[in-house]
Amino acid sequence: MNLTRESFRNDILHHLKFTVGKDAGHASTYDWRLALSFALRDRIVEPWFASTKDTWDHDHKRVFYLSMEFLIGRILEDAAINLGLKGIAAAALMDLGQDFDTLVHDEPDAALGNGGLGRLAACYMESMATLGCPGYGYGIRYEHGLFRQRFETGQQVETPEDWLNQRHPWEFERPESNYTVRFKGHLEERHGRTVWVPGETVIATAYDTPVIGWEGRWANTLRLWGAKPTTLFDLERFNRGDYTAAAEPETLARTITRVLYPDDTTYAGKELRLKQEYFLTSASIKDILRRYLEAHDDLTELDKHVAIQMNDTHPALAGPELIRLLVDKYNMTFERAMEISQNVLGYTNHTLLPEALERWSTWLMGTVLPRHMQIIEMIDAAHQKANPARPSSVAIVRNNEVHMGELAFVMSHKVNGVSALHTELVKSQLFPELTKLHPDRVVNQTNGVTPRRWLKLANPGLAKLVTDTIGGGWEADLERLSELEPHIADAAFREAFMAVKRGNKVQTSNWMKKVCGLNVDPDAMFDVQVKRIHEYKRQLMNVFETIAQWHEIKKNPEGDFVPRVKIFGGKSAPGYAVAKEIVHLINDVGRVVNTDPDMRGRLQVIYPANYNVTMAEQLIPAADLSEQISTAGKEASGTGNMKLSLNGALTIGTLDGANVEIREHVGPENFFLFGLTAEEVLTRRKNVKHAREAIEHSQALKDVLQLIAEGRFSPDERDRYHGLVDRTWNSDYFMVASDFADYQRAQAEVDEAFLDRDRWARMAAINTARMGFFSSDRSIRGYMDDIWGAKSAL
Ligand code: GPW
Repeated sequence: MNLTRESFRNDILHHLKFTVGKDAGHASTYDWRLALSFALRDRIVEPWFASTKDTWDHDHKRVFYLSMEFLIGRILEDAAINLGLKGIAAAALMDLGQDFDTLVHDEPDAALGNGGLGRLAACYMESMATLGCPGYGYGIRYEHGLFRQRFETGQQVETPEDWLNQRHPWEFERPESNYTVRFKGHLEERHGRTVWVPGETVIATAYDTPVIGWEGRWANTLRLWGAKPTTLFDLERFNRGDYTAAAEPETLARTITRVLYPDDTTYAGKELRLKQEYFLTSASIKDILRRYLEAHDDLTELDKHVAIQMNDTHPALAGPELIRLLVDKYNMTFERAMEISQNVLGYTNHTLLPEALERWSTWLMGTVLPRHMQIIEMIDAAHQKANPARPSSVAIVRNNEVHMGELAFVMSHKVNGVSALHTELVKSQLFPELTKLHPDRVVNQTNGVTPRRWLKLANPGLAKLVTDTIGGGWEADLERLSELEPHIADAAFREAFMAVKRGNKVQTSNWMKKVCGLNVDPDAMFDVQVKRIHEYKRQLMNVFETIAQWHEIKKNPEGDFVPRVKIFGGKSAPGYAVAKEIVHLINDVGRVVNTDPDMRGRLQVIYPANYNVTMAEQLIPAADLSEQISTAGKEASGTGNMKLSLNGALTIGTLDGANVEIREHVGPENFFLFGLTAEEVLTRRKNVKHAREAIEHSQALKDVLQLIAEGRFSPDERDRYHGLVDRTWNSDYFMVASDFADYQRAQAEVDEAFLDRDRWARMAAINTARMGFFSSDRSIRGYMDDIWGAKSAL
């Protein structure tokens, strides 16, 4: 490569002039950012070609990761770090009178995902590249990613996100890679074969973004599909005077990739969503077969060379689509096509929540995808025939609905859960009958996060301390963090560790001042809950505890309290009224608490709008306490929990998802556990008065509910939260009341630990030192070995 500060400066200037079309005297921050991005991109292209060639030459097994979401965030700094060029880039820019950080912050945050599921896909892409696993991500190039969130009088207001209004320098348009995707129409029998005559068509066209791994040794491709109309204009229909119909092909193309559905762990059942799912799946499967046939004569050995992973059931039409192509296009028998498809496909389940499990009415499926509906019936019948003991209650098609979970399960050779606990619940609660029939199918792959973005990039101070203490190399071998452990006995190391944390908190205080206008004391405890707003994640319980704390200080203004900053971040789905009410309440409580002179900095509520990957990078390194307080049995894994603990935050949490494994790794003495277990939740729910009884037992909670009901946080509309309070007393499905007292008990222990600065330092450092297991590199190795049968090319 042989790159110097001087030559890189010339690269930037070259792109500024010839790619961006500006000269240095007239270039804006945006222009400089583009020029820098193109200069960096150039450095990715060579390893990218080399990786492609290597895969081709050695006929490596390829992995295709199909996902409706890739929550990538900003790319520039991540690329610079993985290429090892951050220092050179910053120096070269300095010579040009530009500031690296300013350009980094100019980049829009690519939000092609809702939350954990989409961010996991992004971490996995980065880890596949780091490990040299020949992989391709397939997704949708949404014109508008997840909406932007604003608060108006404390309520969430959504505005469209428009990342593509600017030039996107990381992608390469591939107009030559395109496929026609068909919808609707009818079936005809011709010469004993079924022929699908479509009613609507759209062209899927490829946009490739290279994904560079750590140290630039391997690069993979993220291929996002855009839509183009098959005919610009239907002249025949236009001439008939049917002007609306004449524009139909264009309308379909414009709507299909227009916007990401903003529902996290809830399925909406909309026709357009089904079309999006098929659009992604069909284009990707066709592309996979095209690639394969470039190097092989026929499809009989597809399963030896190809693994396809379905990120939840959203791309679960991959099964029927693959069978359809093998049978209808490549003349394979249905039985053989089914067998090959099962060998190729894997399915990751990310939730047990019934409202998230996709089901499509047979009517809608039959209308939008008539041939697939037929094939799904054939799959169902074949599975029933091969498994006569299968009860009808787990048929793929039942009660006039296609159950995508069962479809994905039946069509895959492996189904995986995303944490140890979740995997057991997938077996015992979600698919007990299918697991009985296929006892080896369900396996665990506990989620992970990429240490390059979530430690090296987000927390340069801690990354430097780690390198200074144990040397480099931990970035691609995170288990090496355990070498920190002996140093924790050393007071100077603990001081250094806490100095890094304090530096991050000072920097984040300044940031909060800027975005929220509040002065925050960096020595207060930063208590962080950042994630989508959802009842099961129980932000409500955190707000109740905040109110209880406020009430305590009000009752005893001269008392001793450990100063806390309650930091919230997260979006509610636009149509999720109960979650929006929680957003409103957090802001209402924040207004009262933050303006109360009695608090004197001992309690503050900060809720910056529009939480996204970039904000996560800001907040996580500054956190002291990580709130992972979901109702046990509801959070499949969590990944924010891993990022926070890795960055030296202590967790207060339930025995849910990956919390269980985090606690095992960091040690129970370094984790604040509380709450009912998943089993206890099920038992307790049988008592219809569970909430009422718990509230009667907790004076604090009773007071909290009374204060809310009185309108103390909504003086302009005193009955605003009557419904919320009423539901807490009388239904409380997510057990906020039943867990509240124990949550308070654990919070008191947190306070006590925080008062002992040195004890806290030990606990925090131990968290970092023992989180090596939670690297997404470990997860991807697990997928490669247990599911994909893929080998590293490095
Ligand atoms: F419902 N998850 C998510 F399972 O972020 F599809 N969005 C989703 O739509 C779903 C799951 C789905 C999350 C889980 O809630 C979280 O516990 C998990 O850590 C994450 O997926 C990655 O596995």
